[in-house]
Amino acid sequence: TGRRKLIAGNWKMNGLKAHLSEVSAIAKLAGARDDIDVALFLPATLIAAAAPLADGVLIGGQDCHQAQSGAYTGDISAAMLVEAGAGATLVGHSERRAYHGETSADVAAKAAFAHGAGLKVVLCVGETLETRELGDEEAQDWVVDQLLASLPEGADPDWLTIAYEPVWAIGTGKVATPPQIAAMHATLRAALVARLGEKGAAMRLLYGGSVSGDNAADILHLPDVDGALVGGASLSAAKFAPIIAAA
Ligand code: G2H
Repeated sequence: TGRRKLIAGNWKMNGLKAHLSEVSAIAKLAGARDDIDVALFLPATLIAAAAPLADGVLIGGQDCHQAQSGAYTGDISAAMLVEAGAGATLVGHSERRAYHGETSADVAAKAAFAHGAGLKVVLCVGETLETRELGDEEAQDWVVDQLLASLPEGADPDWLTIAYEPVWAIGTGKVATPPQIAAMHATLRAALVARLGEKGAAMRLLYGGSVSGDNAADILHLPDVDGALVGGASLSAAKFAPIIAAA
């Protein structure tokens, strides 16, 4: 496919300075693999301390604002992430969409702004349990609509990666089945190709939602799965190692 696999960890709101030893240990794992990419999306407070420890790991933030600067209390700008040492950011994680009311239009604006500041972007999409229960095809249509509404202008695989994370499989221990993942990824691939042509064919599509050492190999070997976005199992090098090994 020509698409390099990306194994990305998302620490969410976990991690104090005491956990930086895990960043170093994960960097060691990543350093031993020049055939895949490894990224860690860290709490913003850890980025400056983590960046010098993480040679060979792309360090990212978990969100950034869609404006340059201004009266946005509590928010972080793309330039702030860059200055702290980040090379990437997540946008549109379902927890941002659900708990902070971010719309797909917001997500598209954040992605474009982050790219303009020099960051790579992993853009998340995914359906809730309520939508999945309408049926597999209905869920696929819903996620395609969400993806197309969230795609930034100038979307390009050089800087943009998509992560499909069914909300019902996040942190719940419930994993979408390989056939469900394969069907969704094939549908998202087709939508990306229809919208972006060759760029859509080259864009990485990650799966996320309770990925662990136990299920990683089955997921990562599916045809349109180009990597994983891993939450809980990325918090320690010991749990992350078998996922990196499965890629
Ligand atoms: C999904 C995933 C990482 P977890 O949110 O973004 O988390 O692997 O804990 O389900």
